[in-house]
Amino acid sequence: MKPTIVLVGRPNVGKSTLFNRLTRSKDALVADLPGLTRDRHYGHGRVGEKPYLVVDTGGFEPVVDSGILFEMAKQTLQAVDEADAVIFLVDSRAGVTPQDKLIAQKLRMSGRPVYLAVNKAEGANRAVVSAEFYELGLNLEPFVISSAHGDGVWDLIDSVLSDFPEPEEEEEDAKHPVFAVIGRPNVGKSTLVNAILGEERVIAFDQAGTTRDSIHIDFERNEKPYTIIDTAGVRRRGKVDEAIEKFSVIKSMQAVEAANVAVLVLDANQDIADQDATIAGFALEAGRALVIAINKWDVVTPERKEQIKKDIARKLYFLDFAKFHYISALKHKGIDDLFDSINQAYQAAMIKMPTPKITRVLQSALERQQPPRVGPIRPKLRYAHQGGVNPPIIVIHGNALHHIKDSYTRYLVQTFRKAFHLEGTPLRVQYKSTENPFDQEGTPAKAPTTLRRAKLSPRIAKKEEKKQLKRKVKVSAKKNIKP
Ligand SMILES: Nc1nc2c(ncn2[C@@H]2O[C@H](COP(=O)(O)OP(=O)(O)OP(=O)(O)O)[C@@H](O)[C@H]2O)c(=O)[nH]1
Ligand SMILES: [Mg+2]
Repeated sequence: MKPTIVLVGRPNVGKSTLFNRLTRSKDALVADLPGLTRDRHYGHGRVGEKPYLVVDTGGFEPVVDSGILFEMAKQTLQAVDEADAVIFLVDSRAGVTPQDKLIAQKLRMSGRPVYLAVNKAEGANRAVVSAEFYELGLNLEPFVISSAHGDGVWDLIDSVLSDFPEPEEEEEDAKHPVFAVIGRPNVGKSTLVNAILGEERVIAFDQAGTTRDSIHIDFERNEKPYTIIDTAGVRRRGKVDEAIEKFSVIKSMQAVEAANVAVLVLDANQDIADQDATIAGFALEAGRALVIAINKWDVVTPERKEQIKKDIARKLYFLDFAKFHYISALKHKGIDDLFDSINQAYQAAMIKMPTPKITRVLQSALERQQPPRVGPIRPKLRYAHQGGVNPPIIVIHGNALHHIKDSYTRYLVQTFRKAFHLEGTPLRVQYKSTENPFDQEGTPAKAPTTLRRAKLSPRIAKKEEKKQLKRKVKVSAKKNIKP
């Protein structure tokens, strides 16, 4: 499971700057879809083989930013509670403030693993800037960093991640569909889970599921095993009690990460909310297969039906790969069809595509339409193979591929999707350029400094970082670390 790292600190200490750095990954694959507003508080990152989730709590709620009344916002406390690790940012230039002390106190009480990061410390002496923060009584060795320049950031994230195991490959046989039921409170998630399980044989309840507060249930349907992750988390057999459910984006994120397929439940009586789009966008970014269930269809008027369909077309248009089902969990209507789509989405997400066929599809796509030239350069796509599942990834090799426009990538995605009948799952196309000495603009040959360094062992990385720091004092700061 991916660890969730939550960034906390008083306003203006640099949380968002750090967040951007931690989520700006070299292989950010999701082309920005026009109109898909991403919630820039929740993001993915990766160092080497280790992926993680990051949450920026800045601006979660308006805060009283001065005086003794200052308290950490409720949402922030909830995020801390749901975190696997917390990075507490303070400002080296401002020194220890009363707010820092209050936050430190809350964090001590939370019992979560905390990392103290002394920010805005570019070019400063580590020992000197960190000294006064021992006063916070966290009993921690502070990490001295500069979010803006990148100094010390990878050392910090390396330490945070070293407490979590490398992601393990599941055994081929052990694989069966795991799907997460997500959505806002009271849309009917637990009713749906009950409807699905109602007729099926429940093998085990796993109360202590890996996802905090979510319940993992193994069951069989048509003699095939499944695991369902119920994020409502307050389910008792035969009893539906969603009233006390509280919504948590983090919980939803963690469930989506742990699943192969996300089932997003919407209430037909309510308009699509920002939170719905946020979770849907998150599932897309995570590359998860997705099925949408519009629930409570039994109690909506014909006018409302038209209205909600329009609302969906407008606000969730970026889910064009997903199937939409209009269901009644309470009346057990549409459950079978929904289940068919879950299965289909799972199959599509786990598909194995033979290399010759991928290459053939690529060739015919190229025959129909070449990527447009950029000045004198025409990107050359040579061959392709599959680079992963859930989501399926197609890796294309060639020259000058970084000149390919998003619109052409979308054309390729559509072509592959059609050729392999992929419904219900995002599909990704990745490019691997071979360097061409005649390509004047050239492929960016070197990975940016930070990313290269992130793959070194912590000890070597530290040395490397010191060198870098020395160099940087002399050279202009701007040149550094720009993944
Ligand atoms: N010199 C320097 N400035 C920084 C650094 N990190 C952030 N800043 C600056 O500090 C200011 C605040 O940074 P943000 O990242 O917006 O701070 P924040 O904690 O997200 O603020 P809120 O969301 O309002 O709580 C910006 O002007 C940043 O450019 C750093 O490492 N060094
Ligand atoms: Mg911020």
